[in-house]
Amino acid sequence: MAGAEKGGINPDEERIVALIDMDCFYCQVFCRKQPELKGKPLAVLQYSDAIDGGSSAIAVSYEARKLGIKRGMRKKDMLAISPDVKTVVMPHHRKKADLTMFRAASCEVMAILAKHATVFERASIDEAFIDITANVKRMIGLPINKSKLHKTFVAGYEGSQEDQISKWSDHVSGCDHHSYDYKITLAAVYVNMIRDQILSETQFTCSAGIGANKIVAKLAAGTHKPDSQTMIPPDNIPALYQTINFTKIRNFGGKLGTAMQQELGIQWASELVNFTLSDLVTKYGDKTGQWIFNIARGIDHEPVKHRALVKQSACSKNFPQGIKSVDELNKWVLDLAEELEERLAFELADNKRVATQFTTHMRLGEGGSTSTQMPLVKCDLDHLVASANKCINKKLASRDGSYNDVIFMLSICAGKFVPAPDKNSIYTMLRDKESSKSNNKISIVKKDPGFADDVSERDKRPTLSGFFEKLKCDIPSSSRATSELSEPSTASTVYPEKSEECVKENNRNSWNSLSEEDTKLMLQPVEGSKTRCPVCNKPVLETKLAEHLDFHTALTLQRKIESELRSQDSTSSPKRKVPQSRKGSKKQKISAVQSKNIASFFKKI
Ligand code: DCP
Repeated sequence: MAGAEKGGINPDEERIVALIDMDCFYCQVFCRKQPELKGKPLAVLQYSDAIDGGSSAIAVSYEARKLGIKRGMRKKDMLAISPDVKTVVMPHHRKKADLTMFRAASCEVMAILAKHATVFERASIDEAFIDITANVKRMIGLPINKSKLHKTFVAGYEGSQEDQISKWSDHVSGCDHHSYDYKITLAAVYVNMIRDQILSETQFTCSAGIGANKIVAKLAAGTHKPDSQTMIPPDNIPALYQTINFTKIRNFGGKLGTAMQQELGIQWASELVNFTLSDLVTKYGDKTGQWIFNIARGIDHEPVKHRALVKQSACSKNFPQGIKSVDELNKWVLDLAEELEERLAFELADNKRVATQFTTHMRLGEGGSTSTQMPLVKCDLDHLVASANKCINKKLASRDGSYNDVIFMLSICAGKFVPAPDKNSIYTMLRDKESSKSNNKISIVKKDPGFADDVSERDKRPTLSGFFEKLKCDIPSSSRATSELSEPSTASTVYPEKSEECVKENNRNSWNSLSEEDTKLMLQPVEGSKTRCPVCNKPVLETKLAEHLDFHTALTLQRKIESELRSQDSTSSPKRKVPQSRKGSKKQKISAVQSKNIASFFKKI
């Protein structure tokens, strides 16, 4: 154990993190819709039998798992194991799995989590990290009742759940309220309360891991499923590691894990501690070596970042046989773009944000996996199609216009969301002006006999673009009419700590009852997360990005106006005689430039 950070606890930066992971999520969503499926062995199939000649399971209920049914099994193989297995098929739209129902269910859960954690990071459709350090701090002094630790396990302990909690409670009753073990127990009570609330409000069960950081919380969460939670006291990390294959640790699953398996010859997480820092740095470089060294000791500094919404919206399609023609490619580009446009319309309507970056990922026959990124000017269908085409052509089109590879997977993705700029913002106006210039210029993926070179026909079809145009966002507009251009502040809001009244001092170290009221601790606003400005690359609060972009636009405009005035000034022929009264002094000229600066521009608007 590294002295100052024994068991993953940095004394200066003590944290309590939980990972909440929904149990067999898609199965639960189906069961809520069709209650007759509840409690049955169930598998969610990707396709109906009619499509793609039989299908495999993408989610399997715990009742089915007990029978030996696993994700990835084909329907006929599952039925061979047990004819009682029920199957349901994913809903489809445009010949692709339609995740709408699951995304909506996920939002219900995430909304509950966001209410109860100081910092909340959505990690996937059914997983989120929460940093509950501040919530637990406010609970210090509260008594803990064993009954509030139902369905709670202690990593590193053996025996039944009741035995584990009994042994743990004996230990914690001797700990003072500054000890991490006492605090992690409060955290377990708190997370149990959140899980109960998720169940009562959504009917979904979930599991959780509670520990000092994201790595150990995630590992603990997987140890007791479903409908259970596991806390990992720092001193028990070595015991947990003895039971965990090291490739289960986040980031060790891919190429790095494979390389480590070969080079270090290890299997269990507990074996990582056998390598010195210099061994690891020599093999994997400074950064990765140090990171592995820390992980071996349960140390992970990565913060839970505030991210309540998805980072990006992606639509993808696999083509097991490869895309065979330009027609087929054009059709799929259009279909994926339509789906993405719908999703982005919801992002604008529900979350008042727009994507500013577009990425295309492809899996090719010879070229392997490749991705291309570009700024996204507007989130409407035409711009999405045009952006996809640009990316695809950049990677695939050879000089003679033919394609030099086969596409086996195509994914288009919009990300780098920023708050939707105010309708009247200068940024929006210029962006719209720019985008109207590019309208009607969108070419299909590749010229092909029988294909028009533009989207004029498609333009006639109703799209969601009108929705984007009409939708009014009530994001407050930034104050712009300022004659002295100063960059908007990027400082984050500081929220006051909760009052000490919330901390109950009585019954220290006792295992008396903890009321629901006690556990329903105060919610508090979360600090905003930052992003990088695409213009100056400075870190900016996401909520301030629109305002910050306005600042850049305003600066550019001001420079343009000044330069126009200067050139007017210089082109006014020096030979021409200008009446003295109209020439003006240098001071007057400067003030003329100033008077036509961005402030007066905004005033006109
Ligand atoms: N999913 C999918 N394709 C995959 C893996 C998962 O479509 N290859 C979907 C179905 C799952 C959901 O994502 O229900 C969440 O995935 P998880 O890996 O979290 O698995 P489950 O929630 O199904 O089960 P568990 O209880 O083991 O977490």
